Amino acid sequence: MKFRNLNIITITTLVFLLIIGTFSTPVSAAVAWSDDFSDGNYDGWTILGGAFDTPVSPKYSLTCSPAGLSMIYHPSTQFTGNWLFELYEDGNVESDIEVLFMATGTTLEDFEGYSIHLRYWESDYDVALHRWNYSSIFDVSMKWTLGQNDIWTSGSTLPDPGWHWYNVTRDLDGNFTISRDDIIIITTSPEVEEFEFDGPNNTSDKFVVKAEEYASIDTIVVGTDLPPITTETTSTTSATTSTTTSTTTTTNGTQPDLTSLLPIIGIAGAVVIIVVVIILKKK
Ligand SMILES: [Ca+2]
Ligand SMILES: [Ca+2]
Repeated sequence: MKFRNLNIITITTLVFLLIIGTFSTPVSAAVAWSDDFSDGNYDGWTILGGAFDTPVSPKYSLTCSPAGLSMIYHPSTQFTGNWLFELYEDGNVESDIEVLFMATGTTLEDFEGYSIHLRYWESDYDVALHRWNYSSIFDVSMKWTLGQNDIWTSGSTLPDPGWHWYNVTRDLDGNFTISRDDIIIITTSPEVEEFEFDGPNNTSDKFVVKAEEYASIDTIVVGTDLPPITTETTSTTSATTSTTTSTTTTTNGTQPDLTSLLPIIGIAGAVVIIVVVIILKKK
């Protein structure tokens, strides 16, 4: 009798775990590669021009030299999924950083792919999504703007210098969604073929950073179904008697809603009861 009860308990437990496991398996994030430069180097990256450094202050990041244009890449074959990274916006309209998160080629003349571009453009300081396309007609790569969003417009106050994180999502159909600090700023539909431009590109072998004037990038994570980036935020708190500087970690995201699991748990419980009744009847 004891063994019989034990079997019933074992079977019931297994069925319950199986049902819960089947229904509650989360979408698994897969990281293809990442780098936060916390080891103080940029091993694994290849410089295509200019110079880069990983200064310790204000935090380990990849920063270009002040002289002219610098370009560097990390191998990356990702063409759908997420590209997460932080860019430093220095509040200077001269600032210019472009991240070719999907790219082939090694020069400005032969790049193919897509980029996020922080730029001073037509009196505005904006974020643009570009399609880089090699044109056999002109024998050079040309850029086509798929979408843009102003950070600063002429006459308004430039944003305070600081790190801002970007989340670029691209699906198999070529739809882009780009958020800045968890706010969607650019969405696009699959691009149509125009003039000398080819259609959507699904090839990549590089993640290229093209930067000028101390522009910086950090906390790069490339993969699929990635959770929101965890930023390294240094905040200064002013008090009436003293000023303290503290480092806080902020997760920009939403907590899972456990109430959404309640119906599943209810169904699982009902199935378990039915199984127990059937087993008891057979005994
Ligand atoms: Ca490193
Ligand atoms: Ca870092």
